[in-house]
Amino acid sequence: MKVHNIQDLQGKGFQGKIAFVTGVTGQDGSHMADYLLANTDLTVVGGARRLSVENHDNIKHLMNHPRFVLVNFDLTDSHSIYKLVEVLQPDYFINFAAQSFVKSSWDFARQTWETNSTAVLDCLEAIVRFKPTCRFYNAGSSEEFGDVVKTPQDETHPARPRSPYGASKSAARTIVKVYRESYGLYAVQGWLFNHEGERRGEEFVTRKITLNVNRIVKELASGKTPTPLDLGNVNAKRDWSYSPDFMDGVWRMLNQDIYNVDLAVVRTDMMEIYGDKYTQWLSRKLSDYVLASGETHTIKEFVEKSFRCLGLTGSWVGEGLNELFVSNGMTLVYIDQKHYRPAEVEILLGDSSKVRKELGWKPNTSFDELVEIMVKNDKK
Ligand code: NDP
Ligand code: GDR
Repeated sequence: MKVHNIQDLQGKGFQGKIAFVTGVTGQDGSHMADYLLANTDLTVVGGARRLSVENHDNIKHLMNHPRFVLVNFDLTDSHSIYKLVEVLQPDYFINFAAQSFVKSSWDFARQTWETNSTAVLDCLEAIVRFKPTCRFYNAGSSEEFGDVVKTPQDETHPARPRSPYGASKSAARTIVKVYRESYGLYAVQGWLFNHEGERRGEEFVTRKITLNVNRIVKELASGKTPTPLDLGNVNAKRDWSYSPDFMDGVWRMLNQDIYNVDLAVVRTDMMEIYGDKYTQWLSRKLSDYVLASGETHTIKEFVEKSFRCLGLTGSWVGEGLNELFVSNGMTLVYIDQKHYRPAEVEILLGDSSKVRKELGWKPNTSFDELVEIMVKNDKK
């Protein structure tokens, strides 16, 4: 795929409005590109950092799309952010790029902070200086709730992060709010609960399970004794959804004056008439929203359901580090302490009634469907 340098975009004369999506090689960035190309007439410019070996699997289907452009971009280089906004003049800046793996955030705390917090400040500053009417979305997380004080968690839950990752997302939320209120930017940030799918990175627990369950069932079918899957805290609970369902929620957050009935009344192309003043007025009315399924499940349940999708049942025996998932006398899953985290978020369960009521969003894929989609995909 042709990857442009930022300077190449100067004077390109793209048709219509432009959305810049960071982290486009990742799960959400690639789904966001698909969503925008299918549902809007925007030109989508995807930002990908330069690597010695390309990782374009999630976007290779977009290679010849006439409204998709790929550009070299690195969040940890503020020059790259400034240049991009100045040259491209995007109408939407959707920031999905991050050091997104919670477990690694203890090993790479500074890199996590620089990518997930400092770079968000740079994005906001670039927008203030070069395109103040650009709408900005930053990828907030349910990890910000952390050591939860109430269940389910909604927008009023306090920030109580448990990892450098959660802390970095929480800091980003604070600076987004400050810039929104100081400069009248259209800058918002969801609290997205876990969302998964076929493009999920292989180190996250759901994808690790669906890949390994397939491997184990294949080994059993060929008469081998399977190598069991090693997991960490299987009693943690997560509120899992399907990533493509969340892209519509993010888009609605970026267009609250279209989807929120109260704001839509005053819209009628105010932007064209009042420009910056309209954005400033709107910024005072904006909300950040929780996106979640409203169900929580343990890692154990995800394991059981994944095996069941391939016709295999079993049971958990033992406790703590000695817990095993056993089927027909064979151990299929065991616990390895190395996957435990220095501090764990034990339960996440989201209450997304605000976004459902105000912006009309809802997820379309159930937990059972999600597990089935992922298991079937990895069977291929
Ligand atoms: P992924 O890990 O799949 O994607 C992250 C993307 O960020 C990758 O494309 C990665 O590129 C890119 N990236 C990392 N560092 C940089 C950098 N310095 N410069 C430019 N690009 C960089 O994550 P998801 O798609 O799952 O998540 C998207 C966002 O949503 C993240 O911000 C995440 O923290 C947040 N989030 C995710 C949730 C989920 O359940 N998926 C829930 C809540 C929030 P490369 O391929 O080169 O590594
Ligand atoms: P999470 O996702 O930390 O919730 O962050 P992850 O899939 O890594 O962990 C979920 C839960 O599973 C437990 N677990 C294991 N996790 C992994 N990765 N590997 C294992 O072997 C394993 N065994 C048990 C974890 O301890 C944890 O409790 C995701 C990311 O997408 C973030 O970017 C995002 O912000 C949050 O979801 C919401």
